[in-house]
Amino acid sequence: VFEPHNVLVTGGCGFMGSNFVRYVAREHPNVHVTVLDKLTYAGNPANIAGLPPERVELVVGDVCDAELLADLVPGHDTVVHFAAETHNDNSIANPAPFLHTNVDGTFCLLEAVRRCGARYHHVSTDEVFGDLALDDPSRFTEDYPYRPSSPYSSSKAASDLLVRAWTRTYGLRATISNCSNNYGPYQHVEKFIPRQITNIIDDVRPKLYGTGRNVRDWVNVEDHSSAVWAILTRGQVGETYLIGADGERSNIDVLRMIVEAMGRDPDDFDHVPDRPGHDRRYAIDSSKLRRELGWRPAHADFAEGLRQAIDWYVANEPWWRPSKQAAEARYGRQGR
Ligand code: NAD
Ligand code: TDX
Repeated sequence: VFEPHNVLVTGGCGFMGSNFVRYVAREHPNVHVTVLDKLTYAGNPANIAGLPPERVELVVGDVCDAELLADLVPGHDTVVHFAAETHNDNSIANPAPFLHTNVDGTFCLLEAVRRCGARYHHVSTDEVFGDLALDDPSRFTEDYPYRPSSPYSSSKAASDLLVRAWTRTYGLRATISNCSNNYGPYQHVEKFIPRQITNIIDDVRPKLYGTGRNVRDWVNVEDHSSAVWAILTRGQVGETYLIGADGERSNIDVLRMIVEAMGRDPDDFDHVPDRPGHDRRYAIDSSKLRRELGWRPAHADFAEGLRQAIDWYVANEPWWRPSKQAAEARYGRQGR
């Protein structure tokens, strides 16, 4: 069992990184967390506001800044790397920041970690495996081949491969996790579930890409945080673990659940042009994580989690309102 004391969390002001920071502050009060975040359009310091300042500190900076990393990383025994450009649609419109942050940023971080020997955990996605056919009964496992489809997922695949190479060649003490779609509070309004909830609040019809038959495997972000902690403290260095909660659902089913839970007619949404290269289906087999580390999702009831997410967006309009117009303007330029 590895006991982290001083943890550097990159991207800790984003959706999943901030959930992890709040999780650690709540569950492991003996641990100090430094958040390194560039505060891009997706990062918001409000996501970690109110945590004890003696235990959670924010450093505003870029994971591509090698000089900053050379200063900052050595004070930490652990680095958990969440920072990334994360939205597929943005990566299709403009891939450059994805290559910069996801590939070059991971490279810079690995170099800094290699020099000081900290334990490293790499947060990644199931999208590195590409997609499954809708009628294919198989699910992704740790040894599934990499076959990413989008600029986003190929940049994440590249970053995973760097971690593997640094582990083998330099003996970096690293683990990797690949997780399916997360949902929950503090998720940016550009993502599917928050976009539709906030559209309905604004009396705008939700937007479904293509037929809506594409399948995503939903995980509550709280369960992602507990899984990352389990892998970090009890996982085997050099190993990859897939995180998932058996939450496969088609987009049209999820959208109908949202629309109905918000008291609208189940067909009250628009079909919009499909995303280019749109992955059909993701499905995670998380039995390695469950078997080896005894991890279980505590929030696997998707309908209940979705209701809580809806309530959160209804109650926290001041949090999302400032980003809504710009996100919809980006969609407008892409015809979606
Ligand atoms: P997010 O977009 O909500 O947050 C990303 C954070 O990273 C923001 O706070 C942003 O300011 C910060 N950031 C961006 N570029 C940076 C840079 N150059 N230097 C420092 N900070 C920078 O992302 P998220 O949805 O919370 O995803 C977090 C991680 O989890 C990513 O690595 C993503 O690939 C992975 N992931 C996400 C999902 C999902 O469903 N959202 C699923 C699996 C894996
Ligand atoms: O308005 C929409 N309508 C719609 O039908 C949006 C925004 C999305 N969609 C569809 C596209 C996808 O099939 O919903 C599904 C989910 O879309 P996103 O929220 O954009 O997620 P996805 O592309 O699946 O990627 C997410 O999961 C894996 C995260 O954004 C990634 O960071 C993560 O790696």
